[in-house]
Amino acid sequence: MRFLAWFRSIHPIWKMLPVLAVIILVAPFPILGGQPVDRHYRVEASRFAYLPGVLQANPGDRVTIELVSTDVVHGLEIDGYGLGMTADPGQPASMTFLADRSGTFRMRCSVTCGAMHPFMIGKLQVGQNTWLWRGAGLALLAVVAGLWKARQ
Ligand SMILES: [Cu+2]
Repeated sequence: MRFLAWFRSIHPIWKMLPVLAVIILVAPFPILGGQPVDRHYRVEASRFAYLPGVLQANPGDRVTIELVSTDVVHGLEIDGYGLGMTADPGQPASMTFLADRSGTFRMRCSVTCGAMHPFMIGKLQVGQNTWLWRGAGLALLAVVAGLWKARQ
């Protein structure tokens, strides 16, 4: 009962704070960039790197990756998506998929192409880094709460 009395005594705005914090943390994030689009990436593979090394897409985008090898046979596999292909020099390969999983996924060469082969990696980034924005939202909430308290 004592807790109840205490809870009634605090200003409604303080009861709202935890609710707002939870909303900031779990609210579905609007996809910046709007409608899903078709994205086409031409990735050049050479010992021992991809160019470009980082591919970006929004969730729902249809992504086509064209793999062009400039020296020896290289592969491109995307961990977490279970996709892969290999390209001979002079014979580009390509694959199309739906970017239906958000996050950062490792792309790696699947063909042993030389001494530094294990380091031939890249990144596929699907979606925004929402934790950055959620963190900013929480910080803003804390500032507003601090200002409110200072005014009392
Ligand atoms: Cu390779």
